Amino acid sequence: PQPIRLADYHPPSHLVEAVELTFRLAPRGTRVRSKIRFRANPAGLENGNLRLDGENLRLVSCALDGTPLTALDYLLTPEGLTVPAERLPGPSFTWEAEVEIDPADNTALEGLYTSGGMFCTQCEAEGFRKITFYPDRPDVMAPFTVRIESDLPILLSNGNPAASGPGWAEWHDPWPKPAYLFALVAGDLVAHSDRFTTMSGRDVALNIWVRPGDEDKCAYAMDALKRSMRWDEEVYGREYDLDVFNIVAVDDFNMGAMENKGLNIFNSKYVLASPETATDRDYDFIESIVAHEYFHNWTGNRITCRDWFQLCLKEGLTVFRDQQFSADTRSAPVQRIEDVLQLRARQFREDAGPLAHNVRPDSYVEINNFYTATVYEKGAELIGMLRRIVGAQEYRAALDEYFRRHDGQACTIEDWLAVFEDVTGRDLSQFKRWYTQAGTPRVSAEWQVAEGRLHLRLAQELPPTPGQPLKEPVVIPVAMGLLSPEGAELLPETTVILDGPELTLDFDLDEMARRACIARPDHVIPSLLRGFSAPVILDAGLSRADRLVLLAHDPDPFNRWEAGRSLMRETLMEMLTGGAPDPALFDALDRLLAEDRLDAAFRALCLALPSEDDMAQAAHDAGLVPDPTAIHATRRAMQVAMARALQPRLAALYDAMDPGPAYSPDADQAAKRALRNSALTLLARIEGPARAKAHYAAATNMTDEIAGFTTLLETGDPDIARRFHDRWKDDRLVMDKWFMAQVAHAAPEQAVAIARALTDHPLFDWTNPNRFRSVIGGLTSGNPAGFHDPSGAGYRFLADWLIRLDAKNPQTAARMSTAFETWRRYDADRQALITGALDRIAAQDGLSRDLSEMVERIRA
Ligand code: BAL
Ligand code: ZN
Repeated sequence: PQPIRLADYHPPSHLVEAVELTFRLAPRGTRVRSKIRFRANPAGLENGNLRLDGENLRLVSCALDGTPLTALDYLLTPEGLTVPAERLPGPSFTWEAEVEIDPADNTALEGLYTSGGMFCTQCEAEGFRKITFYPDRPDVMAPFTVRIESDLPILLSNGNPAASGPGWAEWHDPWPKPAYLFALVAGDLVAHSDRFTTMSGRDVALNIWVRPGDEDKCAYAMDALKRSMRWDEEVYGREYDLDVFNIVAVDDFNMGAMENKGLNIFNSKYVLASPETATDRDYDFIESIVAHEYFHNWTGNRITCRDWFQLCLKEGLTVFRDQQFSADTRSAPVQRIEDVLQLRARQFREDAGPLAHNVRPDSYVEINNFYTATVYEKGAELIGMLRRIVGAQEYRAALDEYFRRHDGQACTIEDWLAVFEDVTGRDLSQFKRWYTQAGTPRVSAEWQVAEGRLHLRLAQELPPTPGQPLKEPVVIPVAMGLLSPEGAELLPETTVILDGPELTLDFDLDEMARRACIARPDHVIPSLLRGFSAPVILDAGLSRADRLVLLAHDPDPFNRWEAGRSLMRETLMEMLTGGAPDPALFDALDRLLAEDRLDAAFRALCLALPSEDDMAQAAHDAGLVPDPTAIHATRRAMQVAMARALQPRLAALYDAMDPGPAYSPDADQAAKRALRNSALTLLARIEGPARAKAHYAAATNMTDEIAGFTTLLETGDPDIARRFHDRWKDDRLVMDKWFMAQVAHAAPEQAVAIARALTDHPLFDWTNPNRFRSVIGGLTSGNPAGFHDPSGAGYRFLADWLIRLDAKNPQTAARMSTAFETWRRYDADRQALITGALDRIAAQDGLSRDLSEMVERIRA
């Protein structure tokens, strides 16, 4: 297929004034009748033909202004239907059609499909064209009226309920929306209900719809929803705009959740929670995803994207908003560290390989392949930088203007930046490069102290990425401070802007020392990129001693953590080449762990090692060829060394951090469990399984239970998998954890065999995306040394399953193929095995557009 290019955008030839849809639901043979009022778009550059997208639709009949059309009146292809301009009745007309579709056969989970006896939809990005003929593009916005006919008791669509009777219901959504925000749900569902009064007094009915039996697992999602609604009013002045807000939990879902107007549809994993079945991490995800989807109501729905190249306009901004919400709700430094861990693990990895692309891509073959960490997470970083550059007040003023100016419109990144330029009077043309250049900039720092002055030089470099050999400098806000060797703060935090190839700064040490009331220091330690003020790779040029000072004293918690992280990574790299850990690092960690005034979650993060994938990338960056087996063994050796060095402290923390039996998912308790379970895992490396056995037996919540379970899997309790299975075999979401843990915590040389055996388990339903990801993702992400087994068995296993899944669910297959994106890091044998696996996939007949694009880009 030909790529679609941003440069080829043209406005639609016709706009839609109103849509009426009637669904007569049946698993096979659902009838969809549409009545769509069109008018010619004066700005449309097209030829005036009426172009409707439509895929896998059986056209029963169609008419224009009531006159039936025959096959001679239109051109029907597998992609859609075109009525030539000369057959149209005039500039305004009504299109009516009846089509038939088979939701039960829709295993791709795009469009209308069935899941566990219910009907549901997923239309973003291009699923609506599998429901009926329509201009399925985000710049066509219209109010929708929907009638659903079915024997199922609960019938839902977007907007407000209009009328209902036995076997039918009607919904009206007054807010013009693109088709990708359409949703329909029908099923035997029960609601967890509540109400919310908005800031202007609108009474909103809130419902979370789930399968009977799950209604007691919705309280946390409901609480998160109400807090999100209040937060968006208080922080952004955004109020909800319908009389009802419905959320539905669905077991078979490709994404995490979907922000359909007034009817969010969620992967049940991100709604259902009870202390016994969900971990603290699950609760965390539920809170942030509920918030994310709710925040889309303004950033995405009221103001949407002109075309799919602008995806970051809604996703980057909405991720940034959900991160702000989580930071306000929980600990801001911990949230920032976790966001950066994710960014590095997923987005930096993407940027460093063949799939690197702009935050706003220039072209795509399949848009589903661009719901990426770059669009989402790096997109959010750009908003954070913008806010830092213009300041919180001007940011808020710009957002107010954005909502005022563009409400009801489908917009571009140019529209977004123009608002900031108009409100703040700044020229953001250089800042825009962040959207149009791929790759992670590298910033390096050099400095010297001479004659009472500090000279600091910052430089930026932008490595080439596929199709972009040369790049222009970007605008990099560098938040910084300066510390004395004793840890005294010499400079209150300030932000400097590095917007050229380099920047030289000069500081008067006498003056700084006077202000800090200390003698002039003969050495200064820059603390750069505080709070991770830009998504760059920083070479801070700090000695080990300097980093130990930052680890002990940096007033910026992010950089405190970062100093420890960098020391850990360096230690691991030295151990990889035969070195031994520096006891000074363990002493510093011991002191940090003892700081009771520090958030326990922060301490747990400081105790965590860089992942095996981080180490592989670090080795590659250092010019080495990473050996996944050696990396795994080194990480283990480091854990043993840490456990030995920190044993008394870890044992004391294990006792002290017990939050008691009354479970709450709040940040305080979750932090204690995180630190306690980190101590448990490390101690098991030197103590054996006794503590973990007791921990598992005593667990009263899933966070502790899974910590005990995974520790016992690693320390070799032969019966633990069976016991866990027998306890939880009837709980779908807990069983996903069971499948994943066994693969992720297997010894690398056994991981593929265990994964393969699990795919024969009667509960392994590979058409369920969560279950597929548990086992296949458990290997590719959870057990890198197993996946990269030198035999190539992991690569063959993944390729076999991608080929099989692609025939049913191309979107999830394509997403899982990113496990191969790092292939160029590895040795020639592994490279040959991976490219062999990719070539085998590429050679399959009938491969989807999704997977073939991914394989081609990864292989390039
Ligand atoms: N719009 C797709 C799901 C999400 O980002 O919220
Ligand atoms: Zn989103």
